[in-house]
Formats: sequence, C-alpha cells, structure tokens
Amino acid sequence: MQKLLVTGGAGFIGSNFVHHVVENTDAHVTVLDKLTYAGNAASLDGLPADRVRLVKGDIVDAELVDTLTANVDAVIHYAAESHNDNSLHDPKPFVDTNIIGTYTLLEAARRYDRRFHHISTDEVYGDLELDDPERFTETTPYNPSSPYSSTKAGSDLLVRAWVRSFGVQATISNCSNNYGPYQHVEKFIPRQITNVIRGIRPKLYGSGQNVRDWIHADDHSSAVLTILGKGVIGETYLIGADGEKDNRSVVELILTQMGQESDAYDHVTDRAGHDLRYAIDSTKLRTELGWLPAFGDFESGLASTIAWYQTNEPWWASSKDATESFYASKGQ
Ligand code: NAD
Ligand code: TDX
Repeated sequence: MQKLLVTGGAGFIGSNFVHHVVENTDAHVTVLDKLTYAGNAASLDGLPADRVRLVKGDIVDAELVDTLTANVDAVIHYAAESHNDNSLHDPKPFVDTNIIGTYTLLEAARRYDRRFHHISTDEVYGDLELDDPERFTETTPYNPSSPYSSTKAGSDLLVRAWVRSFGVQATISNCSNNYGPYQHVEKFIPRQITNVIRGIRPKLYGSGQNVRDWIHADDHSSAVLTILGKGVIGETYLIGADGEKDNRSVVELILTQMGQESDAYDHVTDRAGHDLRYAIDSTKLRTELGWLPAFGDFESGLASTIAWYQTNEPWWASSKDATESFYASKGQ
C-alpha cells in the first residue's frame, strides 16, 4: 500500500502514526483533518512535503471524502471527537463526527473498494472492577458508558455491518490509553505535565483509584501498520502493552520525575460516570500477527514525554489557558 489517506492525522495519535509511516515505510500520506481545537498542523512540521500532504476538511463532507478516497490504496480512520469530558458537556459533535463521519468514509471505501482500517478504543467495552482478574478481549460485550464511548461503539458497529453487508475490506482495532508527544493538554498526562511546568498543582479526579492501561503512541502506530499488512478482513484486534496504572500513581510519578513532592496535587470533582478500570488482553494481535510493543517501560516513556513538553512549549502554550478555564468552570 503506497498511498494512504489518514483521517485525523493532525491530532495526537494520527500525527504520531504519520511520523511512524514516514520513518518506517515508503508510503505517501494524505492527511484529511478538520483542524478542530484538537488538531494542530504543527504536529506534522518537519515531515517531507513530497510524502505528506495536509488537506483541511471535514470527514462528513462526502464529496471531498470521495475525491480523496478514489486516489489512495487505503484509508486509516483516526478522526474523532476524542475527549470524554467534552462529550459530557456537548455530545452533538461526537455524534456528527464519530458516527456520521465514519458512515461517510465507509460509503466511499465501499464505492471505490478501498482497504479501510478503523481506529477505536477499549472504552467501547465499558469498565472493569479493580480486582477483576479478567481483561477486555475481542469477545467482550459492548457496554459503553459515555457519549464519547457510545459514539465510538456505534462507529465500530457500522464498520462491522459494512464488511458483512457490502464486503468492505475493513479491519478494526481497539486500543487502550495512549501517551507520548503531540497529545492535547486537555488529556490527563499532558495536563499534569504542563500544570507542573506552569506552577499549577496537578488535578486528580475523585479518589484517583481509577486504572488506565497505558501504551506509547508509537507502539499503537506499529500495531496499526501490522494490522494493515497482515490483518484478516472483518477482524477486530485489541491493542495494549500491559501498562495498567492507577491515576494517583501516574500523578505521583510525574511529580517526582519533575522534581516535586509526590503529594503536591489536588483532588477535584470527579468525572460523571467515570469508568473505573480498563485493561487489555492483546494476545490475539501478538500470537496471530506477531506484534510486540517496543516501549516496555512506562517510566522511561513518561520521562521522554515530560522532556518533549518541556522543550516544545510553543506547541502547547496557546491551548493551555482556554483548557484550564474550561476545567475551572466545571470545578476540575
Ligand atoms: P485527538 O482529539 O487528539 O485528534 C483528533 C483529530 O481528528 C484532530 O486532529 C481533529 O482536528 C480531527 N477531527 C475531528 N473531527 C473531525 C472531522 N469531522 N473531520 C476531520 N477531522 C476531524 O484524538 P486522538 O487522541 O489522537 O484519537 C485519535 C483516534 O484514536 C480516535 O478515533 C480515538 O477514538 C482513538 N483512540 C484514542 C485513544 C487515546 O488514548 N487518545 C485510545 C484509543 C483510541
Ligand atoms: O485532569 C484530569 N484528571 C484526572 O484525574 C484529567 C483530564 C483526567 N483524569 C483522569 C480521568 C481518567 O481516569 O485520568 C484518566 C485519563 O483521562 P483522559 O486523559 O481524559 O482519558 P480517558 O477518559 O481514559 O480516555 C482516553 O483513553 C481512551 C482518550 O481520551 C480516549 O480518546 C480513548 O478512547
């Protein structure tokens, strides 16, 4: 596959994927991105102009999506409204982009018979108890909690139906929480890192016992390339790197790695409907497709992420004040 259309390629995980593709393949990439508050063209700075092209546009624009899809071998669909907290305050953009946008792309993939890979989340499975020995697998029933995760679940089901009903050549991956460079400061890890840089105390929702299963964004990218190359059409693959950590431990690690006291954080209002724990069993991807994560060690991945935010303040500075004003208005 030499020509790829990457939707949401100016966002966090999409831009990491574009960097990964340029570094590890010969493919040419067209990025389709609306450049919402979460998109940033600067995340693609430094990439070769003869290999990466950015088209500003909306995935619900069927005419534009058709034109771009007709000219590539495969569509890798990252674009989404991605933040749970926003979905609790204004769900409509989540329905528009995550459901109607995915529908629009599927119709184009169907029309031009293009390979399609859909990027999704472990949140479609709901949450687990802290002491549950089970982890999510590809057969766990869908049970999403938030407007965000319910629209992602809906988009996954559209993909499955388009494979079965129309023979669209699609695969799906559901990944756990990503961390790494280019993540918007609204999200947990970059919010706390940039808070410490700005002299603001980190903010932990509720008790902080909630567990997330962290994976470096570059490992997510290598998994997606593996699925594009070797994945079986119609199959779903869970992506995870055995990175379970409770939120309080992550905040304490950030503080100590940044030279602060480990308890120098505040507890703030909890998220409504806050999922307790996510945990991924990625055995299928590892045994059937031979994928392995490269970033085994969360602490060193976190240290390099902290260093990235320290040296790239111009990338995030303009979003920081608006993000913190929004959180402050919600008591968070
Ligand atoms: P992000 O919010 O950082 O980026 C989303 C990108 O999509 C932005 O560049 C934005 O401008 C673009 N976009 C939004 N609406 C659009 C539209 N209508 N048309 C075109 N572009 C549009 O999100 P992210 O964290 O990089 O997540 C990317 C994908 O990965 C999403 O599908 C998300 O559900 C999934 N995912 C994220 C995580 C995570 O930890 N962040 C984990 C698993 C899965
Ligand atoms: O300031 C904060 N304090 C805090 O305690 C923020 C922003 C979050 N949290 C908690 C909430 C979660 O338990 O940290 C955890 C992680 O929060 P987010 O970064 O908002 O991620 P999450 O809600 O887990 O969802 C993420 O992973 C799955 C992505 O945003 C989704 O797009 C992806 O599908």
